[in-house]
Amino acid sequence: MPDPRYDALLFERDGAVVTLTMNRPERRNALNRALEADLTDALRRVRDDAGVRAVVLTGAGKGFCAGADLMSFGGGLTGDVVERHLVEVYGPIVELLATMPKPVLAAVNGVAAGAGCSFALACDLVMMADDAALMQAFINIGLVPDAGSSWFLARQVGYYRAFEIAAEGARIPAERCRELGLANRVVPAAELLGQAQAWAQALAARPTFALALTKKALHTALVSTLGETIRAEATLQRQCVESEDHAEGVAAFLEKREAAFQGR
Ligand code: LHQ
Repeated sequence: MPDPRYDALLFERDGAVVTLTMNRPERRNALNRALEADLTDALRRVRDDAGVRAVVLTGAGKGFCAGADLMSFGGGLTGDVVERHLVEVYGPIVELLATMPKPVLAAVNGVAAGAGCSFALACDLVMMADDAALMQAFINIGLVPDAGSSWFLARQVGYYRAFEIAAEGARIPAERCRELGLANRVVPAAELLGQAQAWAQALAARPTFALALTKKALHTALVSTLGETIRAEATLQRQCVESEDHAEGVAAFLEKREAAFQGR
C-alpha cells in the first residue's frame, strides 16, 4: 500500500524487512526533488527503527534509477547549485546507504544510470535482473562520476577497469557486472524482487548488530593500514562480545540448536 508520506517512493514493510521502491517509472525513476526527499526521509526512518533489520532498494517499472532528472534542471543549473546539491542531497543519501546499521540490498531492475548507479554501488549487496545493467552515464553528458561512484567503482574493480567504465559510459550487462564484482547475483527478471526479499529476510534473521559492525570493519579496512584495521576490529569486537546475539550464538552452539538472534 502506498505510504501517504511519500509522493515518489513506495515504502513496504514485511516483518523485519523494508522494501523501498523508487517510484517515477515514466522517468525511469530519475531523481527529482520529491524522490530525493522521500528517499532521504525513508532511509533515516529505517536506520532509526531497530525493528527493521534489512532493507531492499529497487525501482518501479522498467528501470532502477536513471540518475539526476535532466528535465527538472530547466535553465537554472549553475556550478554552485550542482556542487551544493551533490554535497547536501546526493551525498547524504549515499552515506545513509553505506553506513546503514543493517544490510541494504540493491535489487537492480533495468538500468541503474548516473547517480542511480552510485546508489546501487553504495548498497552492501547487489542483485541484478538478467536484463538489467549498470551505466556510468555521466560522461555521456560531459560530467564526472559523482554521488560516490568514483569511490565505489575504483575500489570495486580497480583503476584501469574503473576508468574504462567511466570513460565509455556504456551499459554494462548484468552478467558482466557479476564477473567484474559489481554484482553479487544475477537472477531471472521475473524473480528479482522475490529473490531479493527472500535474501533480505534471511539476512534480517542474522545478528544485526554484528552485521552493522562488520560494515564498519570492512569500510575501515578499505582506507586503513593492516595495523589500523586490526585495532579497529578489536574495538568493534569488544562491542560484539558484549551483545545479546553473541551470547545467544554461543549458547545455541553449545546446546546444538539453531540460534534465535534478536539483532541486539
Ligand atoms: C529521463 C532520464 C533522466 C529525465 C530517462 N532524466 N528523464 C548530474 C548533473 C547535475 C547534478 C547532479 O548530479 C548529476 C548526476 C547524474 O546522475 S548525471 C546522469 C544523469 N542520467 C543520465 O544521463 C541518464 C539518461 N538516461 C538514459 O541514458 C536512458 O534513459 C536510460 C539508459 C537510463 C534508460 O534507457 P531506456 O530504458 O531506453 O529508456 P528511455 O531512454 O526511453 O527513457 C524512458 C523515459 O524516461 C524517456 O522519456 P519519454 O518521455 O521519451 O518516454 C526519458 O526521457 C526518461 N528519462 N532518463 N535522467
